[in-house]
Amino acid sequence: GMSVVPAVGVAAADDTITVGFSQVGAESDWRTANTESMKSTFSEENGYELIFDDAQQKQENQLTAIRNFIQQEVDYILLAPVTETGWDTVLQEAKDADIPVIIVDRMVDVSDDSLYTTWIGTDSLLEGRKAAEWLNAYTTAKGIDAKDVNIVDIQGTIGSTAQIGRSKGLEEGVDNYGWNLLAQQSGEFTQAKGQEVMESMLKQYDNINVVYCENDNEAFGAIDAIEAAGKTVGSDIANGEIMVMSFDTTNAGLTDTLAGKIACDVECNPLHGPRAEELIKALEAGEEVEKLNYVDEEIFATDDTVDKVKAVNSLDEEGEYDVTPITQEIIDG
Ligand code: GYE
Repeated sequence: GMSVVPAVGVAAADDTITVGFSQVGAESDWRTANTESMKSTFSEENGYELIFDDAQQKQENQLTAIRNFIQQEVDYILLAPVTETGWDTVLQEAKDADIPVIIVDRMVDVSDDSLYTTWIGTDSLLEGRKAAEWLNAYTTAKGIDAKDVNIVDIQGTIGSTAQIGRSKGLEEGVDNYGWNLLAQQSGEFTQAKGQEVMESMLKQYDNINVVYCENDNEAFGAIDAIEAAGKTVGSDIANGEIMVMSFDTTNAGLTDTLAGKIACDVECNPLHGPRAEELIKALEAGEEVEKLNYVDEEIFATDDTVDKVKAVNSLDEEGEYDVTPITQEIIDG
């Protein structure tokens, strides 16, 4: 009769894991560091084939990229989503194709959590709350009345997790402490838009003393606009300085923090490559992974309430950033 040949499984040509990564864009220093981390982790020498797509901050480009990844039958899809909503359909398509999706950085808001496998990123609401708590601690220590604190908020990309959380953290602080929130407008997480928004806000309001920038690149733009208007950035708001607050702790951001131009910079760690790889390795081994994986973060400030050398040292100990020459000078004393 017929002999039955057992299906022994065709040995793969190699063990290469194919990963499609849909990246938001290249809007900020943070994003560039994130892209580098992903590219260096999912490299050929580490056993991966990476298909990288830069969506230029447009969701429609991300949808196209994901559909291409599905067509190319990648092993994993990595998605850094521009905004939280609008992913249900395409993630269902990935699920139907049995391709695990790992969400990186910002979150997705989907009706069914099984549409993605796992998420790795930072807690943007906690970041916003830390910033607000720091502002309260600082102004209280300086004896500045809450009703004299006049804030403008240069928001991130509207609808992104980083914007939603950071704006909310500030709004809660306004509710809790009674500061004046003069205006909120998006700077799209870019330096150019941050500068443009700050210029128009300075024309509209003559009493701004705190600028809450939702990332470092917006802060760089805001600082340029403030200085071009002949005003001084710094934490001495009782004496006419305009305080700049920020998020990301990029090298340039920390340099400005150490120089006193950014009063407070809340860490947001971009180095998700190794973390995403750890999740893929666990999945490859058939292990269960947590649905939500938060990265711990710190806050950095250079005023007389925080020891900057200590802050810089703890940054250095983690070894997660290249220190700038200025930072190194301070570490070395
Ligand atoms: O803060 C900003 C970037 O989503 C946390 O996106 C990220 C943010 C980051 O453009 O610089």
